[in-house]
Amino acid sequence: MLSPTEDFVQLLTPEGELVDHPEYASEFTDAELRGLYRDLVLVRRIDAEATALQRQGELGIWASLLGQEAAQVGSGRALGPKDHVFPTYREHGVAWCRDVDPLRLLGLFRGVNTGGWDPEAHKFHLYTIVIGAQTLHATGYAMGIQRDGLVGEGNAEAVIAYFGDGATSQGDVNEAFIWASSFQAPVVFFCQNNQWAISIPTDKQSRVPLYQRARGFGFPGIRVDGNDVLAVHAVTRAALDRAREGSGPTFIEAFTYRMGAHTTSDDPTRYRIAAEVEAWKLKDPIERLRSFLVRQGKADQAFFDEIAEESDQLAKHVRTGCLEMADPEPLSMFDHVYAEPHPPLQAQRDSFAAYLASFEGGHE
Ligand SMILES: Cc1ncc(C[n+]2csc(CCOP(=O)(O)OP(=O)(O)O)c2C)c(N)n1
Repeated sequence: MLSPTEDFVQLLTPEGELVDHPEYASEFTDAELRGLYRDLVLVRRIDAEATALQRQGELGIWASLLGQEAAQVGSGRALGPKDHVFPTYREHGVAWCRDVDPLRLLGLFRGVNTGGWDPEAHKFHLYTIVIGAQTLHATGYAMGIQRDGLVGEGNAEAVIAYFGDGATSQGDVNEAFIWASSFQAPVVFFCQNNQWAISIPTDKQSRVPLYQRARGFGFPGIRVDGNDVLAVHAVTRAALDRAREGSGPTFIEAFTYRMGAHTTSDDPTRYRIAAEVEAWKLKDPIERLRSFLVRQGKADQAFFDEIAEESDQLAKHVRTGCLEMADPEPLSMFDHVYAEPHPPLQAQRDSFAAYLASFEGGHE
């Protein structure tokens, strides 16, 4: 088996030094680099606040992105305004890049809505809990774009599907690869290999590095340092360009690490050792960009203070907004299940309404 860093695109080392790569380069203005730093910090703060809110009983569950900020912000900022995103349930950083208010995400995890945002308005589809299913949705959508003549010169659009290392073991994902390859669909498969599918490590799931699997399906696979926001951006942008020009799918394996628990219902100390987590701390995506900005004199203390202040304000917005969310009417859960009237569902609704009415001061 290859070592993780062999055949691995990296532009910024964990120490914050730029490295040359024959194919990919970091092409950012200083203001853009500071913008990426701001995104990373704010996204981490949203995540920390949501985790705290769950611990205080305000959210039913939360899937933390801690450690995966660069994979999400790097790829999210590489998207064009017309590109469509099909996420799993941990893509809060990509949602941020698509201008989805974090409160919309929290509503879903608080259970006050069943989706939360308009997928069309943000070109960011709803979270998917069924592992890997969205890769098929993304491929179908990409084939639609292709048939609408939106690939190639001019008006081109692309699609990106996010999923984890565990998802690559699912039938749906492998079917999506075959369809995308056969039809040269304009889709990028973005796998965040955070090393664990709940308690199953990646090397138990695949005998070869994940990115090498793509070759068997007939399209390129690339492994990128998923904690290096610059490399992730460069690799994703190239893959999206490739999709838009009609050259078909690309598989990106962003090699990263889930620093926290799988969700707030999980206890990772039961299946992974502390030394592993400590080793990954040294590769922190935010620290390496901060070191780079400081060393190169691209950001001063005033800038970092400003981001810290903005981060506090955002945390307040998230907390206050979450606590103010109104509980939905219990019977509203029967709305929008089917487009047309549906007798068995109506019967369930009636029965639940009668149950609610049986309480003193009942609902109906
Ligand atoms: C079809 C399906 N099977 C099983 C599950 C239960 N499940 C939830 S998360 C998960 C592991 C996913 O791991 P990975 O794809 O690596 O994503 P990560 O959560 O690490 O980002 C599983 C098996 C599910 N949600 N859907």
